[in-house]
Formats: sequence, C-alpha cells, structure tokens
Amino acid sequence: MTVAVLSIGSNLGDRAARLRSVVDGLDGAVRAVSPVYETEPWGGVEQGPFLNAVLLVDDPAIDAHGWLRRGRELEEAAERVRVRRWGPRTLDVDVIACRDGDREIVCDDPDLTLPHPRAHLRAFVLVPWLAVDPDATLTVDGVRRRVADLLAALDPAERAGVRPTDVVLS
Ligand code: PH2
Ligand code: MG
Ligand code: MG
Repeated sequence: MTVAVLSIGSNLGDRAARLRSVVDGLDGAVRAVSPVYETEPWGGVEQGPFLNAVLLVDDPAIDAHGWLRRGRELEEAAERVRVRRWGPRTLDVDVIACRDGDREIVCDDPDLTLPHPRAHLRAFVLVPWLAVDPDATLTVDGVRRRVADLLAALDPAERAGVRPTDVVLS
C-alpha cells in the first residue's frame, strides 16, 4: 500500500479547472481533497497568485516513482507550461511524502527527493495538508516533525499569504 501526499498548484489559465483535472484524473485513488487556497507566489519570481490544494491518494499498485509519473502525465495533459524554476505554470503536481504502511519512504534519486526537501518552508503546502490531516507529520533533516508545528514556526506573513477560497474540486 502506498499513500502519498500530493501538492497541486496552478497560476496560469483556468486555475480551478487545472486542479480539478488532477482530482478527476486520479479518481479512485483519491482519499481526501483539501480546500483550495489562493496563495502568494513563493520563491521570489514576480508572477500572479496560485491556487493550491493538497490531495491524499492511495493505490496499492503505485509506488513513489509511480506517483511522480502519474503527476507528470497529468501535468502534460494540462499542457504544462513552465517557463522557469519557481515561475508560472499551468499545473504543477508535486509528491510531498509517501508511505508504505507505517514506513515513510525516503528517496534521494536525482528526479525524486522524498520527503520533499522544501515542503516544510511552504505555507501553501502545510496549510492545505493540515486541513485534511490535522495529525500529519513530515520528516525534516531526519527528524519527524508535526506539520502543525512546522506551520507555526513559519513567518506569519507566509501564513497570511494563504487564503481560503470557495473553489470546490470534488
Ligand atoms: N509553485 C512554484 C513556485 N511558487 N508559489 C505558490 N504560492 N504556490 C505554488 O504552487 C508555487 C509557488 C513552483 O512549483
Ligand atoms: Mg512545485
Ligand atoms: Mg513540480
């Protein structure tokens, strides 16, 4: 059994439709869909606001690399536009963490680092994740931390940049 936490985001075109395409595309594997937040761009590139959400997905037949592949397929189906690193995109699907039963999967491949090395710095990941799993934990530098504590440790301005919307994905 692999359960994955996916962060999805869009800031180009019909942002809500892009996020919906992921929920529809993963269909039977989706266990939880967070509320959708409008978020200030993270990473220092000047660009429009994102819509972000987090999905919890579960499929016994898909491992961590399989989730990465599924995410990329969905990005391509959304005619992925990605001009530059941390810049605007039609759809981004990031694997944040993955577990096999009780075991958290650690991966240091060139194309996949798990847990995601910057997730703990991103309110646009932590806020929606906490909304669907209040007890969530994330390993940061080898230490298992509560997502609620990681969020509390962020700059208040980061948290204020993540605002709930009325957009519904499922
Ligand atoms: N994705 C990025 C860069 N910056 N900022 C927000 N708020 N949300 C994102 O999904 C995001 C970002 C590149 O993956
Ligand atoms: Mg990303
Ligand atoms: Mg990505």
